[in-house]
Amino acid sequence: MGMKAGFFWLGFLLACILASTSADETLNLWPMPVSVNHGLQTHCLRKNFALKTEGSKYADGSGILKDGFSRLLDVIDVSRAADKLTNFNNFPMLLGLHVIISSSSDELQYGVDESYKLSVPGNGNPNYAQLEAQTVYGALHGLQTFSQLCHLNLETRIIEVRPTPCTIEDQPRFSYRGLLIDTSRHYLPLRTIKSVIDAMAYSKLNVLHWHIVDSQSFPLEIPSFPKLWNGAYSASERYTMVDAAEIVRYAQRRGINVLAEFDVPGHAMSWGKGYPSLWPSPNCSEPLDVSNEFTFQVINGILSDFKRVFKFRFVHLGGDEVKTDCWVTTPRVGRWLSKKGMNKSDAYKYFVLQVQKIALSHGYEVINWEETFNNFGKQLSPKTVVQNWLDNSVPEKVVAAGLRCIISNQDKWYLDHMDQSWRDFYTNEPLSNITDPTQKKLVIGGEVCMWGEYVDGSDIQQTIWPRAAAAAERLWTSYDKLAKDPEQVIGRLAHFRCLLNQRGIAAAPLLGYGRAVPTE
Ligand code: CP6
Repeated sequence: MGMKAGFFWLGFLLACILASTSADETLNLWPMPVSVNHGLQTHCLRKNFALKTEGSKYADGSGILKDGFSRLLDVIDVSRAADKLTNFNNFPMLLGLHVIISSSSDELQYGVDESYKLSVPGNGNPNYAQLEAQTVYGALHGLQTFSQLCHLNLETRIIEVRPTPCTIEDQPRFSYRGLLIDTSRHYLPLRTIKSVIDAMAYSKLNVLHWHIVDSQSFPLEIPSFPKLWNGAYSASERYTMVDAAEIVRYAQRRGINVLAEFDVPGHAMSWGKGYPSLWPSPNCSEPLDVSNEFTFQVINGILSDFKRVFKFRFVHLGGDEVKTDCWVTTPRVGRWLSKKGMNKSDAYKYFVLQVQKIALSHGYEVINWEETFNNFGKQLSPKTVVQNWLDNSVPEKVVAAGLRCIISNQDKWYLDHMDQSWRDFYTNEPLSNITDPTQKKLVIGGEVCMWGEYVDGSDIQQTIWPRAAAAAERLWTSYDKLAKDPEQVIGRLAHFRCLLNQRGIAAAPLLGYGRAVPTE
């Protein structure tokens, strides 16, 4: 047997071994797309790999696609690739990516079409990879998937694309795929928030739930009531409205909506630093004073300022963990209650419904924590989305009542709980216990929560990742494609974790100490 034939048979044997392994092992994509068909070849990418947009209805006046493409070149390390490919590689070469987008609008809103279709051709022509999407935001997801097919080989300095040829059709299972950050318990620098947004884009999460203010601090500028941010930790631990707009824009250009939250009437003590009359009394300072019209004027001012910057359809009004004792024990508030014929629970309902009304009048739909539903049920606005966290039997009740629901159960999806491993995050099924198809549709998605009591800019990323990415696959990938046994995805998730590291995201090892505690 001649040399050539020997190589042929060796190559054939290798191909057989590769082909016989399950497709998932050669496909290190996270989250896994809905459908992938692929061969077992490798392409290479030329250094001046280009973006082509002929035939696209989308004009990219805002540069969202152009910037997304340039970030793609950045994360796949094109600058480190060899200028000229030497001839010891026989890989077919990709000249560029042809992106065709059918919608001319780049409005980012809840429910925007995020689907895409990505294909890398076989050996011959065309030698452009092709990405089709309804919207630029679907195309951005396609760019993320494409980036995960690219590997810089540091020996040859070739950017290898594999496995090829391939055709990927993809779309999210849920429209709402959230991550909560909390800038009240610890201030987070803008650069940290942006870096969290980058990692969200890598894992196809699409809602940054910004729990901006709480009892501990009020870091955001509110032009209508400029003393509110007297409640910030310090003059430098603050966000101007311009900063907030910059975060919203940064996120939007990556296909991510920002859900702004102020949590009322509990969790709001810091408001009274600047406006003490928001407190029932100086020594009984929570919840916000329900009896004072000024309280609702402030909330109205905040919402009108929000409306200029936070363009997401939803605003989050909190409503959780309300301890109403101060309302009863403060004589002035107590007198108001008896004049109105309200007990403390009526007053809690009055507060929540009043604030919902104000938010609706500003054109927002509202999200509230589950206690509001547990207490007031269908008396809430029908536009309410209930965010579950406490009781795992609540989602089925919410959707049975015809309201929408977001799943964030604290026993599986709370990132501040260090004993919850990536397996808990991966296996948490939002639709368990819900069988009726119309009711299933009311679960709009889920959210992992990074409460800020015990993390700050120094360690937030390694606390969030890779566990949030495990949940991201649960929320993105269609149910029948999800692994029933999390052990089947450990290698692929470990690979994604390394990818985050390579891209400068401090994601912790899957078996790290302190976070993502191993169960072995
Ligand atoms: N802050 C606010 C919190 C929590 C909630 N709301 C919280 C409660 C219990 C746990 C974790 C977080 N820190 N505003 C509840 C939604 Cl275990």
